[in-house]
Amino acid sequence: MSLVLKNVSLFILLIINASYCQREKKFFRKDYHFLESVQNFYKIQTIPRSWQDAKQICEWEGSTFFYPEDEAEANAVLAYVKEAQGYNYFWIGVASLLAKGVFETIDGIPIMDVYNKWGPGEPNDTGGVEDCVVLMKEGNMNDDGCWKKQPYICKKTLASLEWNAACRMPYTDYKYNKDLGRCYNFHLSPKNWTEAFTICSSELSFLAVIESQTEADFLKQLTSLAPKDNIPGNYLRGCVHLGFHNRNGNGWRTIKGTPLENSGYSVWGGGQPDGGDLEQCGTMFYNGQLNDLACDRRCFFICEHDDVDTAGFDERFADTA
Ligand SMILES: [Ca+2]
Ligand SMILES: [Ca+2]
Ligand SMILES: [Ca+2]
Repeated sequence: MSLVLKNVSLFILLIINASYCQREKKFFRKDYHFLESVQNFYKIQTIPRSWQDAKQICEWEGSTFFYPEDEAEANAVLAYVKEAQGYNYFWIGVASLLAKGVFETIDGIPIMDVYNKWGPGEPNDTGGVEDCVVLMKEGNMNDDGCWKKQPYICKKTLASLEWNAACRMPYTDYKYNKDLGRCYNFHLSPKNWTEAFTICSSELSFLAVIESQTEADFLKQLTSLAPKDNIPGNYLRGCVHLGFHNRNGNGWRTIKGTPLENSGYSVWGGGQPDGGDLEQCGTMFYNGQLNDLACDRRCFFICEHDDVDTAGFDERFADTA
């Protein structure tokens, strides 16, 4: 077996092993609560969102938009919500977006096959605009307008939990860099700058901030190795969103608040920044040099994670060298 293949297989084995151990520990993220009776993690999302945004945020956190599979799960989650927040109702991952009145779960299961206790007279499709479903504290469901902002819950099953031991996080796409002592994820799904920022936060990380020439060289290398050449779609090729901006119009700063010129790396591409008020978000050309870009342009992006467990790391990887 080639060294590369051997390294890859060993990496996969480490993930499988670490994931198994992590399931024993029953820990996903600090903001997710494990409910013993149903053996899943739940997070009550307290910032109200539209139904679609709620679904998206759960996905970005590596979980799914909660709906009760059965009465036991409905009761367990309702009891937890009552104790923790006392909401009268919240969105669940059930809607009739494909065909009016045909309710199904986010993963396409007909409502008849999961928990489906409607409130009296519901679903009533008031005004012909109620296609998304809330769960009331008494355990009844009601159809409501999808655009309304409500609290919601994300769910992670214990069986789906994976663990990245080197990066001390549940996201296995992050790669540890020994020289920098931190982890990075090159995202191959192009987003605008603000979405990229949000996605990195959703992964307990931040839009990468270059703080040395070494880090710049590494991000350039990470970019050149990323299998990005055949990704279809309407986005700007040649740029990668990073964690710096001039959104207030009073100078380029990293998302940590440091002026760019004091950040440890501020090598602009030729003629950049050149966009003035029209280009207030920070990106990197594939060659590692910086570029200002309109915040709504979609690009690849890199997230950085710096809560890294290095103890015993060398040992575990010693035999792959
Ligand atoms: Ca209704
Ligand atoms: Ca950094
Ligand atoms: Ca520019």
